Amino acid sequence: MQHISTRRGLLGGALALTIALGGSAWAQDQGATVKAGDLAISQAWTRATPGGAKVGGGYLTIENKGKTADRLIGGATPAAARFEIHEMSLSDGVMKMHPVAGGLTIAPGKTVKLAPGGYHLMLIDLKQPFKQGESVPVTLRFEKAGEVAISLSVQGIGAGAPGAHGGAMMMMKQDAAPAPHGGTK
Ligand SMILES: [Cu+2]
Repeated sequence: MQHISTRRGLLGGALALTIALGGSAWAQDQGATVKAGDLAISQAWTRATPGGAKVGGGYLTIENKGKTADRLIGGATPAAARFEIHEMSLSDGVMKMHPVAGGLTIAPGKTVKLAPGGYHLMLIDLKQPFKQGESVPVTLRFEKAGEVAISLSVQGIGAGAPGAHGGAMMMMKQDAAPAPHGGTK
């Protein structure tokens, strides 16, 4: 009898944990899509930064509905001194990030996702920490679509990408990524 109730307690705890992780913070205003010419930009977000962090990542989805390629060539934000577009790549078994040479091409009819572990915006020398629930204004500069104002919705420090279901999967992804911006501790 006592044995059974203990097991139940454990199961209940595991279930609650799964829901907490899997549900994450994505109930917020993630639906906003910004249109600029043939481009549609959605799911723009960043992570809250711990107090002393000097850099933050920016993540978003860019869809090109047009017939010609465009390119993300730069941007700016009042929240940081510098703005770069980065990619991650494996060199000597270690994931490293570096600026994307020549900008990030968005081919016609394609969707490019900037996400943890891959392409991302790199905001360097933050003026103040990013706090969950706030939003960070960013101006993206495209070769053809020109300047596009968006805002990054600040998620929790450990937040995974939107649509990444299941706590275990999210945690595995984060272990595999080399704490990209010092923001995971
Ligand atoms: Cu980076």
